[in-house]
Amino acid sequence: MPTQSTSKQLWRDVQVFDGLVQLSEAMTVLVEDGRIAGLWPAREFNEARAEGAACAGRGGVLTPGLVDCHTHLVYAGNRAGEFEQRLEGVSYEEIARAGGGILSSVRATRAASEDELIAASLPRLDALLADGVTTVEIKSGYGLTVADELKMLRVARRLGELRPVRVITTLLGAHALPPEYAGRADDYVSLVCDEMIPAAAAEGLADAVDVFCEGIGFSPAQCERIYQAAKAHGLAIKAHAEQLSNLGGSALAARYGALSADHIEYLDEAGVRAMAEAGTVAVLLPGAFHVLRETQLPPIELLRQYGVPMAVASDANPGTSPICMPTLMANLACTLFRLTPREALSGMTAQAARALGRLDLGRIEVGAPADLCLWDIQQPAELAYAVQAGRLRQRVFNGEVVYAR
Ligand code: DI6
Ligand code: FE
Repeated sequence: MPTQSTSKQLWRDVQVFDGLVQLSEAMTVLVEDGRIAGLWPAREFNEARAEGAACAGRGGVLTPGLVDCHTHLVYAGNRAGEFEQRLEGVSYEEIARAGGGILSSVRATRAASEDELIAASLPRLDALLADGVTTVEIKSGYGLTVADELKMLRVARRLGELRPVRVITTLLGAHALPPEYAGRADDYVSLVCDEMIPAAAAEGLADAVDVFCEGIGFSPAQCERIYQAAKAHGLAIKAHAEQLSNLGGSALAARYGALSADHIEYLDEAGVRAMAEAGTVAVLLPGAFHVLRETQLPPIELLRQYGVPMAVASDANPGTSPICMPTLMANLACTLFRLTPREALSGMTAQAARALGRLDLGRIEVGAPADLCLWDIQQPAELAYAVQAGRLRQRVFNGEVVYAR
């Protein structure tokens, strides 16, 4: 892997999408000591500023490194068999209630060692990186014991040491009720609140806590207990909510100051209003919508009206979105949810970073960490328009060109 570590580097004549908008003319971008140090229209650029700088790239489209703000990247096994069952008409919920679905991945993940999970997850991480990701959120949720949830989070952190990428971790102990707690959901919630969250916080293994608020997941009252425990340990809050039905999980999460509510196909206007008031980001997951062949669309127009920021993520997971290609998600966000290409790209950069509480990431602006992608395309919108691997010319992480071709 070619790398370049000159402390001062220039990208010349690039079309810039800054995380929010496409800048109107070709730009020159200066990176110094890992951060964006300057950004000028190319024709106004004063060469004196470039003293000692190496030209790292010329032409093409420069975007912030992509931020995949919702993934379940760490797991063992796969669920291709269930995919076939669903195509024959069995629903996701039926499979879950019969002990398959998430619990089938739980069995495989519990049986796997940390090293086995690393080996299973690295190819998926590499696929994300090859498509421009520089920050990835990784959830636990296939362990469902204290030891197995911590194992997953440790694997997630190790992945971030094995590759040049920022890994943000989320404890999703409340993903499904493990079989040994059948009929005792409140006791399991106590385990999450009294043991998992404190242990993950004490070891610094989790940046946030997530829940699956759903009929086949956990009730709003149970999720609220988990949010109280998360807050008590200083952890941020997220929700899988309104994916299959409307239980008011997004409004609950918003009341607790959640960074994001994710999926939200069944979100109603009251929920949208609550999210707007709390500044909670709507994370759209078109991969799961596509794979489950959903028909209930998230309330995009209401989200726009109320000014709720919209992020887009892969939800990469073995059940509902076995897809590790963020630029395909941009395409699906446009074709299925009718986002504009600009909204989709912002959803995978600036807004995705916001959904992780990282306002410093996902932007090309002076002072920000230089996590960048240089693409062999003419216009940013092409990233959402065409589905095509191999358009990434360079991936820059902390100012270093960590991938180039
Ligand atoms: N909703 C999802 O789409 C993922 N988790 C969740 O709560 C799916 C996880 C899986 O099916 O393995
Ligand atoms: Fe998910």
